[in-house]
Amino acid sequence: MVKRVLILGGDGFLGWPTALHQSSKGNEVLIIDNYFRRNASAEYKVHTLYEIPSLNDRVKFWKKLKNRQILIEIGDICDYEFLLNSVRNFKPDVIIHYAEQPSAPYSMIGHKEATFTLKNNLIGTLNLIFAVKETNINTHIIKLGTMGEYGTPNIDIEEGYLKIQHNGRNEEFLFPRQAGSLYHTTKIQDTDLLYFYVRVWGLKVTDLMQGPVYGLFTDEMEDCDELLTAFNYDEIFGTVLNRFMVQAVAGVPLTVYGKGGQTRGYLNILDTLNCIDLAIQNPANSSELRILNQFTQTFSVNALADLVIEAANSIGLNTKKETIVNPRKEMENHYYNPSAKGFKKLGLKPNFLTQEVICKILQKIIRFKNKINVEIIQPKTKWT
Ligand code: USQ
Repeated sequence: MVKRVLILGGDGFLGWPTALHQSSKGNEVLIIDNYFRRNASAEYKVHTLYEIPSLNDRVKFWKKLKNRQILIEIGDICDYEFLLNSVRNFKPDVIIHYAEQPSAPYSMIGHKEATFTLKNNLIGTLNLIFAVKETNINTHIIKLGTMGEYGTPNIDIEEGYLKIQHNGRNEEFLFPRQAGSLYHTTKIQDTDLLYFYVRVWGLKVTDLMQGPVYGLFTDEMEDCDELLTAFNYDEIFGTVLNRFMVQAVAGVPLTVYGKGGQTRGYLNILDTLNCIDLAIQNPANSSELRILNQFTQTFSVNALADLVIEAANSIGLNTKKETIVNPRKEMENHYYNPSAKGFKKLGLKPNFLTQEVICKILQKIIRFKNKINVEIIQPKTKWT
């Protein structure tokens, strides 16, 4: 059955590939985006690896190629009237909420960026909750959360909730959260907002606790440069594996922060799309905050660097890693054992990280080698 899919933040690294993927499945897609990423990239001079056409041109190109229409509205979901009108007119079955400021380093630059992150991420989510209540309480909200909400506790990380026995009585609570940045703190707070309104108004919510994403290819973008998603390799918006691959191509030693034992759950961008599909096909129930951990493999930073070095050297690059003083305040050696049973149960078939996958991405990056700006690679934003 055709679904009406509203994608908030649909011009971004994940939002655009999600829009293409949902459109190619035959769903009706509306993108809302305020161009935050494009504007911030220009303001902080951290441009993506290649130029990205305007959203208008992107959807025109998609229409020409596939004869499918993706609707767009440029606007800010922090403007409640704007969001409410869009939701009222489009009547979505599902809303995918990517429209948050997504960078931990950005949120740690200073007061202006911290304030923006807090306002944008919380008011945007609050407006979404009210727009759904006002229009159709049965709309399924899929909100992108982050594995970083759990932090790196010295116990196994469960999927969203933890059963506690205390003084002979039992209760289930949200799994304890311990953020490592102001950005991650806002992701905990938006979960709390949603959880509150799930309890009082009966919203249907899926919260995807996603780890750092890597990759550049999805089926819809693979052979078409005009459709590529933004690819950042700078310290603010680039995630670690994408940064390492660009560094390998640029001939810059891989920037391992501190001891490099920091371990996270990673996933290929292809699996972000697969997880979103599975969440759409298997919606949360009314009055349910369903939490799914969204990653496919765990790696330490050192392990990732070693994998990139092996792949890069196999195609003739001369890559090494370098330990640099960690600009962040985080544990550099720690226990990490998160559960990821939910998506397995829903049928996810993961795309694992292999030498072949890394080499394929490296080859694509090599085509843009002359566009790499090595000035934006070293970290400048310090946590303390
Ligand atoms: N790191 C390095 N060298 C680098 C860059 C990062 O050693 O050049 C380390 C970081 O210190 C950290 C790890 O790699 O320990 C991951 O860093 P990252 O920049 O890839 O990821 P992070 O800042 O945590 O944020 C990213 C996305 C965010 C998402 C999050 C998932 O930007 O939107 O929520 O990954 S998670 O990490 O699970 O919280």
